[in-house]
Amino acid sequence: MKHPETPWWKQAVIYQIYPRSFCDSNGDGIGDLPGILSKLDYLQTLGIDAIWLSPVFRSPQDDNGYDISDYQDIDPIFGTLEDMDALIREAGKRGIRIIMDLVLNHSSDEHRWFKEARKSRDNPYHDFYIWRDGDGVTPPNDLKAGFGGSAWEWVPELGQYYFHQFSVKQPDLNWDNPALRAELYRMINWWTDRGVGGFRLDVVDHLGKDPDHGLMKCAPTLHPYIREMSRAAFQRPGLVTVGEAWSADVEEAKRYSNPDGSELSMVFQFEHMKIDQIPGKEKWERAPIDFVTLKKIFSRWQKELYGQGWNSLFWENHDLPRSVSRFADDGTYRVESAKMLAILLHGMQGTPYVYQGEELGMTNYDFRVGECRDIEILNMARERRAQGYSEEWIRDAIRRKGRDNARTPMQWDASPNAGFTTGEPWLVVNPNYREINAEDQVGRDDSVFACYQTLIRLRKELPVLTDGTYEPLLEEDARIFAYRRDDGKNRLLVVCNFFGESVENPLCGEEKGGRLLVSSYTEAGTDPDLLRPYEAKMLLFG
Ligand code: TEU
Ligand code: CA
Repeated sequence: MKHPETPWWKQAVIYQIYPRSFCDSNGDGIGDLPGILSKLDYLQTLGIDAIWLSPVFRSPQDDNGYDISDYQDIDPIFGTLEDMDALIREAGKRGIRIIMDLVLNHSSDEHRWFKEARKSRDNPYHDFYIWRDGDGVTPPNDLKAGFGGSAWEWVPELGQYYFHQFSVKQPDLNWDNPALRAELYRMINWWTDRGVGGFRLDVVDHLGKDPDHGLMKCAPTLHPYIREMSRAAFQRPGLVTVGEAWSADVEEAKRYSNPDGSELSMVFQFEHMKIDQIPGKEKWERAPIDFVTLKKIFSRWQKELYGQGWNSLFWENHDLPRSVSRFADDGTYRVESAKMLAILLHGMQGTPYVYQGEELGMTNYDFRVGECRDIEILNMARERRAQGYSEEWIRDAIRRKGRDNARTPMQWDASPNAGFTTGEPWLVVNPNYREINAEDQVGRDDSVFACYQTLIRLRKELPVLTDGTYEPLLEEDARIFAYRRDDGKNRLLVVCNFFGESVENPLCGEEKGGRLLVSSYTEAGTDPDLLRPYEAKMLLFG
């Protein structure tokens, strides 16, 4: 039952593909577009509405494609523009839209614009980037780059530094230059004309910045730029836009996802992901997860954004460790706890995202440093070693927080290399692929995959999931995550034991008369007053 006035993406589930690690069609060890094409039936079986494709544009791959050297071409490791057209077309036949990943904060230093820009100060492209005069000894200020070192890189031929928030090979684009902005909008429209269904905007909060005043993001120019971009390129029928914003709080989110459509469709914010981070410190310093705080974060977003914006719902992406390893149990109760996380999240309001392999309950991998490929990990290991940190500490940090955890190849079946490639995979395959793989799970009704299938189907069947109000229950309870949704017609009750021990269920009375829609266990429990380890249920009333 669809409300005619509800945009499609409010009732949709989006699946994120990290192309490098999804499926390799030609044996070079790197996933590619024909590989994705060959798995569209799998995605249709799962039931998703759109694919967010991490960048496949031409790129030297310094940051696995988040360093783009040509926004209007496909990198040869992934395929060709024709492959992209075929993917858009074939996905479309299955009702699946393609969302491209736009990295507009920076380009690659191998982009034609940057090559021109560094030729001379009066080159027409010079002002496409951010330059400051200097002496080659002292950078303009002490801003640090995301992947280590100063944010300023010296170019002796010009007597200038350029600004880069990420690696030295990712120079920041100068959004204060209208000619640059016009070029980007033209490029975006070119992709929309080609048939893509939307865009994910990488680090959208960084587009407006003021490095001279220490501002890497959220400068006063930010929202005017987003609104300009929206008018120039986003306000086209059916197009979805998602802004990645680590810095967004609820108030900021209301601006990014203003229901009047003046900016973006939705925000992709990380407050719940900062739960095991120490404020002001690097992500590698670990804070214990405070469960009650985690619940409060989710509930605050659910309540305060209601009717005033739109949020993304996610546990994972290509920058985050695997959720079952981070928040639940990747051992004994892997299946139950993966389902619990899914049920907990998919009962909420917002657009759910499933990151490749999450629907199988894929886990972190115990990396040796030498097996890692991620620039962020490699730079951290180098810096920390120089600072005297032990190998043990470094390895532990990677094990818990490293981005490569999410990037191990997709586990398709129990054949060598998990069926991901016939060659040498670019990143190690998690050896647990023999037990955890798609072939084993698809069609088996007790699998994590089946649970995701059910949740995705429910999102389309039950308007209360899209529109219902949210009421947190047992807010101070240290073990149970529970809430109610209500749209005036139907009520949903979601009850989750977030931990590995059985617990008394104070809501068992409330459950009476409800129809069980989905649960993390296939068999009913013997004691109705008890929630088993990681037991989660979603019940429908009315
Ligand atoms: O990530 C945004 C970002 O801020 C990351 O640096 C994030 O803090 C880090 O990955 C956490 O470990 C986006 C992309 O998702 C990421 O893959 C890119 O590396 C980054 O932008 C630069 O484009
Ligand atoms: Ca390949």
